Amino acid sequence: MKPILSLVLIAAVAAYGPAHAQFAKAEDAVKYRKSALFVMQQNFGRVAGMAGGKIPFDAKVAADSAAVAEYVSRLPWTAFGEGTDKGDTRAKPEIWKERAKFDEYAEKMQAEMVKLSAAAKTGNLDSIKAAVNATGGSCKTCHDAFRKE
Ligand code: ASC
Repeated sequence: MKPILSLVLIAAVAAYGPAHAQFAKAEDAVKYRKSALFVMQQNFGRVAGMAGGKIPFDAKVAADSAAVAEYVSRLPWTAFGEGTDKGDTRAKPEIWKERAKFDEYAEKMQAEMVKLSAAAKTGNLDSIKAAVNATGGSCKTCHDAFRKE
């Protein structure tokens, strides 16, 4: 193989190689995505609690929490690589059979998180409530299809 071609291949594998290649073990990928989803849920749940009147509304805390949830919403997806369907996970095998649908739901949720974070920055509780409902709906759509009870 020509050296230039090997370099191109190495770069391609580094950039687009199997998603699980960045994890030493499938077990680590499962732990990583569950950790990210947990951090996201804790932050989203705080904002949702304020929107639902269960937690006193604090605009700064809501904006900070929504911003963290938005950022963290980008993280779980690289950890759903091939071979990570086993172990301590509620992920359904359908994720790896209906990948386009799974990706679509994941992207929809991220888009809703962006809107939620924007709403939280305005400090307007009605906008936050609407965005919380839309975001929560996008969590549920994916869970109904792809998460074991
Ligand atoms: C949460 C959480 C979810 C979603 C979902 C919304 O806080 O843990 O899975 O919101 O319940 O319907």
